[in-house]
Amino acid sequence: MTQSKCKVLITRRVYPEAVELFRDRAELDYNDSDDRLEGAELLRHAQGAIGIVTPTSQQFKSELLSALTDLRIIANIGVGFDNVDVPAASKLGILVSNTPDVLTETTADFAFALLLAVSRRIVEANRYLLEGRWTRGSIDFLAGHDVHGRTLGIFGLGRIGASVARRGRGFSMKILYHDLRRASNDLEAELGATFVSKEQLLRESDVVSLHVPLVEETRKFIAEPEFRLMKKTSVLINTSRGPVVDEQAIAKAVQEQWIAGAGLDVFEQEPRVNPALLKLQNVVLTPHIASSSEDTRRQMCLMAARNVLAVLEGKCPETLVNRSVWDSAPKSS
Ligand code: 8YV
Repeated sequence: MTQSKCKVLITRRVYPEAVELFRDRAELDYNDSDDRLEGAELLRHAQGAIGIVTPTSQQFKSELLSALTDLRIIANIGVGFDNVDVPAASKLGILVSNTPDVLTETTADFAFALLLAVSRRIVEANRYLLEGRWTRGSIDFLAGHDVHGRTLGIFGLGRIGASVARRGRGFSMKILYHDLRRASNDLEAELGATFVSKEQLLRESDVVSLHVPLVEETRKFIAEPEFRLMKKTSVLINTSRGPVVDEQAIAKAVQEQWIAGAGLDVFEQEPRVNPALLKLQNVVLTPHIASSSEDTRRQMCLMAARNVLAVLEGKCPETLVNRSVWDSAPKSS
C-alpha cells in the first residue's frame, strides 16, 4: 500500500466514483470544473504531482513535461493520446496510459448513428419540420441514400473500426478497409472485410469512416485529392481526430457536391468549428461526444484513475501506451 500520500492532479471534472478511488490514498488536487487548466495555472497545479488524470483535450507538450520532475504517469481519459508528447514523456521516464476497449462499442454506435443520420438526411429533415416548412411532400422529398447493400470503407481496422464494420454487416453492407497492416485472416473472415488500397477504398465506398489515430502520417489524410476520388453520392464520417481531415477541403467537397455529405464529431481546433461547415445543410456536426454515454464515460474515468493508483502502489498500470518505460524503470521492492 501507499507509504505516504502522493499528490495526484485531476485536471477537469470527472465522474465522482473516480475521485472516490483516491480517498485516503492520495493528496488530491481536483479541478472540479469543466474549465481547462491553461499555461501557468496548469503548471502550478501539476507541480509535485506523481500522477495526472486528464481528458484528452488537455495538452502536455515536452516543455511542460520537463518541468514536472515528480511526475510518473499521465492517465488520459480517452483512447487517443495525441495530446501528450509521448516520445518526450518516455525520455523523461513518464508513463502514459489511455482507456481502450471500454469505449469501443459506444464510439462505434455513434459513428454508425452519424452514418445513418447523414445518409438518410435525418437532421436536415428534423430541421425542415421544426422550421415549419413541411406543407406538402414530393416524390424525391428529402430523398437520401440507402445504407443497406452499400459499400462501407473503413480506414483503420482497429478495435473501433472493426466494431463499425460489424454494424455495417448487420445492415448488409459490403466492407472494404485500408490500414497500415493487413488484419488477420480470422478478423477479415469474421467481418467479411476486403483489404484494398487507399485509392480503391475512396473510389468504391458509399460511406468512408475514419478510425485512425492522429500521427504525423495521418494529418490531413483526407484532403482535396482524396475528396475528388470519392463518389458524388458518398458520405464521410469522422469520429477519430479532426486534423485527420482537411476541414476547409470537406467544406468545399460538400458545398461543391463532390460528395453527398459528412458526419463529423471531431474538428481541427476544438472547440472551434470552421464557419464554412456551419453553413452546409447536409452535414451533421457534433461536439466530440462519440464516447459519451454515461456508462462509458464513467468507465473511462475509473480506468484512468486505476492506472494512477497502480503507479502509487508500485504496480504496472493496465493500459500503458509506452510500456517500455515501465519495463526499463528500476522497481522498488
Ligand atoms: C473523448 C476521445 O471525448 O477516446 C478518445 O480518444 O477522443 C474521446 O473518447 C475524450 O478522450 C474525453 O477525454
